[in-house]
Amino acid sequence: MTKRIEFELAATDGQARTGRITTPRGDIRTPAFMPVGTAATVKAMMPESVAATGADILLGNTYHLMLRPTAERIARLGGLHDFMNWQGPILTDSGGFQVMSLADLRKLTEEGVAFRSHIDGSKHMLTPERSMEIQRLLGSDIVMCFDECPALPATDKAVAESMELSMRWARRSKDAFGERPGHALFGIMQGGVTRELRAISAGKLVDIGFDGYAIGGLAVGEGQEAMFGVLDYAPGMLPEDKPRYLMGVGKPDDIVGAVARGVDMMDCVLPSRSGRTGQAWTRRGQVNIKNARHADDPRPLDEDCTCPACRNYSRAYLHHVFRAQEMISGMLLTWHNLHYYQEIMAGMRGAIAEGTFDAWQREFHSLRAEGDI
Ligand code: PRF
Ligand code: ZN
Repeated sequence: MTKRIEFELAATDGQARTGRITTPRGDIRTPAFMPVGTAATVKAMMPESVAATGADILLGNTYHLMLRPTAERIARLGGLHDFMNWQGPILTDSGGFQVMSLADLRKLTEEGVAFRSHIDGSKHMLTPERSMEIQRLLGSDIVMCFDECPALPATDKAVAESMELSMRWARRSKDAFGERPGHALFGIMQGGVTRELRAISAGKLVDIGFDGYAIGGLAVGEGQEAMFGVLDYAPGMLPEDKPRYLMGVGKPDDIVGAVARGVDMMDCVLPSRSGRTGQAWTRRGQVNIKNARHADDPRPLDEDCTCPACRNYSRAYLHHVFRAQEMISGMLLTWHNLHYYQEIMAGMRGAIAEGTFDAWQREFHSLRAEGDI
C-alpha cells in the first residue's frame, strides 16, 4: 500500500470543521467518533455490527495487545485487521496512558516505562521505540506517539516536566516510525490546563512534523469547564490542514462542545462500557434500564432511534435481560449507544457542511433532560 493518508477539509462553521481522512483501508468522515476495541474486540459487538452503526474507524490499544495475545502473535497471524475481522482503518494508542492507569509497579525514566502486567504480574518495558514497533506489528493505520499523561490536578512544575518528556519521546517516536507510506503518525500535545505549556507543546510537535495532532492530557479529572477552557485555544495552536484528535472524550455534550471548538476525531469507552452496565444515552438524555419503572414499559428506549435495540425491543425486555444478566443485554445497549454516538457525528457533519451548526447545537441541548428519563 503506497497511497498516503490525507486530510481534506470540506467546510467550516465557526471553529467547527467537517472533512475526510482518506486511507488505503477506507475513508474516515470527520468529525469522527472511534469506538474503542481495546482487546481486539469492541466488547459485545461483531465488527459488522460496529460498521452498521456508522463507524469508519476503530481504536485499538498497544498496552492490552502487547500483554495478550502479544503483538508478535498478531503479526504472525496476519495483523490486527485480519485477526479481529475489521478491514477498515484502525488507530492504536501508544500504551503510555494505559500503563499509567492500569499497570502495577510502574517505573518512569527518560528511557520509558517499566511495569508489571495487570493480568499476570509479568515484567515489561515500553519505550517510544518499542511502542512504534508494536504498533507496526499490529498493522495500525494511525499510530500514536508514545507519551506520558499526568493526572490532574498536578503542580505546574510536574505538568511542565511531564510535557517536556513527552516532547522528547515524540521526537524519538518520529525517528523510530521512519517513513511508512499509507500509515500515519500523530503527535500528542500535553501541558495540562496551562496555556503557555500547551503553546510550547504545540510548537515542538509542529517543528517535528506529524500527519495529525492529538490533544492529550484532558478528561483526566479537570472537569468539563476546564477542558472546554483549554479547547478554546488548543486546537488553534495546531496546523489547520491536519486532523486534530481529542483523546478519551467523552459524554455526548463533551463531544459536541469539542467539535464546536475545532476537534475532528474522538474516542471513548463510554458508549460501549455504559452499554454493559445498563446505561443508555439517548437524544432526550440518559436511561438507566436497571430502573424498576421500565419493567412494564412497552415503549422502545428511544422512539426516534432506528437501531435494532429500539426497533425490535421494548424497555420492558431490555430491563428484563439486564436484570437476568443475559448477554443480549450488553449487546443491544452497546449497539444503541454506538448508533446514537454515530448519529450525533453524522448530524454534526451535515450541519457544519450546511452552515447550520449553531441551530443544530441548540436543538441538541434543548431536547436533553437532566437525569434519568
Ligand atoms: N495520551 C494517550 N492516550 C490517551 C490520553 C493521553 O493523554 C488520554 C487523555 N484523555 C486518553 N487516552 N496516549
Ligand atoms: Zn436505539
